[in-house]
Amino acid sequence: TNEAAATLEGWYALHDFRSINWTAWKAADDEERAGALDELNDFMKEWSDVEAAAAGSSTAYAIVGQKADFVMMHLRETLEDLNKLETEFNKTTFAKYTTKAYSYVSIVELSNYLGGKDEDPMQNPQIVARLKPILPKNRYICFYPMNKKRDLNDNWYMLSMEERKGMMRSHGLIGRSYAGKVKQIITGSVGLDDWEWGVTLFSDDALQFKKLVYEMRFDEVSARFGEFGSFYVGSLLDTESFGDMMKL
Ligand code: 76R
Repeated sequence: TNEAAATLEGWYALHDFRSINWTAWKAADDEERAGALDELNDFMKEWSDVEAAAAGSSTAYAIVGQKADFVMMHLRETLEDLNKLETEFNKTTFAKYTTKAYSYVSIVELSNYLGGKDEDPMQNPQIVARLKPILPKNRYICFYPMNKKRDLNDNWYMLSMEERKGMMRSHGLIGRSYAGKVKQIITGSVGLDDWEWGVTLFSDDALQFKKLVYEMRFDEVSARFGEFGSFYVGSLLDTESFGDMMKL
């Protein structure tokens, strides 16, 4: 029997990480820089229209450390929408002053490990809101990709549904103890990108990322089966703080 967990999918996600080419930015003249920032503003202003139309959500964060300088996170109905956005950004004058640092393609995912059996989840407005979430405006973001292990002794995909459910219950309980402190969006990426899931966390207190991720490391599903990629952490950018960041 196929014991794959049933999953519900919502919006497709693109995490688009860029770095700033400060040498080129400094070499540009004032008029060129002002024009580039105007185009960036216009690009970001379209995001609120998309949200108002319930067709997706986007946000931007400055990334701390050398892996990237900022990330634009987009949720949209289709891969084409994401592709269009990426291309639209690449065509802006501002993009000339950036280089590509990393990207991640995935889709908002909820699995049924803890779900009720009888109800039709798509009739539940709370579930629909989690599948198509308006991205929060928290001060901090934390993103990392992860897998569940497929080793001889520790193979998540060979466990029975019952065993996985038991572990996911414990995982969910730890997660719930951070309610109000950390918001998480799990995006599935099997068949879409290099890892199996993307984990995006939002909080007004970056220390809560460390507390939550550390506590989960002791929980069986993470301790035995979790494999993690690079972590990206940063702080919220709106058009104004983006402009401040680019000021010379
Ligand atoms: O969706 C739900 O609220 C039900 C419970 C739940 C599921 C099914 C849940 C709750 N998660 C689920 C699935 Mn999670 N989660 C992670 C990480 O760093 C690590 O060790 C792991 C990265 C964090 C920090 C986190 C947080 N979760 C998943 C899955 C898919 C598993 C599968 O299908 O096999 C992954 C990869 C994953 C990873 N999780 C929660 C949280 C938090 C904070 C919660 C509580 C949510 C809430 O109740 O509001």
